[in-house]
Amino acid sequence: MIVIGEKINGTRKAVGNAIRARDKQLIQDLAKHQVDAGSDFLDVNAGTPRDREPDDMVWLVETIQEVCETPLCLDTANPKALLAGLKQVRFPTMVNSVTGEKPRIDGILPLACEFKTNVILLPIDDGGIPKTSNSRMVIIEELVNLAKGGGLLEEQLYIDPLAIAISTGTEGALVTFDTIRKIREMYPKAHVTIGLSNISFGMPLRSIINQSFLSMLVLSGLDSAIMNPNDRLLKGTMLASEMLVNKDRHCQTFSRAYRSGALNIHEK
Ligand code: THG
Repeated sequence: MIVIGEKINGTRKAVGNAIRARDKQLIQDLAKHQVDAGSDFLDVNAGTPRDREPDDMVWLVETIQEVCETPLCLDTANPKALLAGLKQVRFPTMVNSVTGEKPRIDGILPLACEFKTNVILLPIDDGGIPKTSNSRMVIIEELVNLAKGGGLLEEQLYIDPLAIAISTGTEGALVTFDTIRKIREMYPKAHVTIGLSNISFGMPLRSIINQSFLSMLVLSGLDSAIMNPNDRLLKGTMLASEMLVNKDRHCQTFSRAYRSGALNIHEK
């Protein structure tokens, strides 16, 4: 599983405050903590007003790169903030994200192609998020064709089927599983990622919901997630799920993680 640590997100209260106060320590601690827990990428979402976002993105990228060499996943809809961030990154990057909306196709996708980054593709268009997997696939096909036309390889594409809070409609997760199966069939070399914790917004016992969702997503073909890497139960579920779908030869990764103490839920 390609883990994208979710925590450096300005819409989370403590992080938003740290960005405004230029509190390096809090951001660097979050970065290190997520890297120690095995993150392959760190999501960087300033979540600030449009005019401040480029400066905030640059400050976040510089602050994080002072303490770790982990690739970053620049999470913004603002081309100015994205370009400012891309100019600072020293390691391979992911752009999060391109949707079927014209400003993102015109403003975000060309930057991903120019900097030859990995890129997340989201099935959203001017009508919002389509309700069915077939209508999500129509947008995904358009975006994959545009990205390939811009010179990106299928391996650089991270397709996100979209996870919507289960509290807003209990039919939503089934559409997500269905979309993943269709992505896997059409684009075997692409990655499939998701904003995992979205599913449990507004619900109690979020970790249990995130865990159940993750195991079903892995069975459907998910191979990456924007998630909380510091939740040990979630990490155990992730490794167990991959083992159960024959993605962990000789149960080696699960056993090693257990022996290293990384799954020990009684320690912090
Ligand atoms: N797709 C893509 N990018 C995305 C999203 C997506 N970026 C933003 C968001 N959705 C994913 N990031 C988060 C970050 C934090 C939380 C949810 C989504 C969140 N965190 C809880 C908290 O901060 O308290 C903890 C969650 C937990 O219980 O572990 O809610 O969909 N491409």
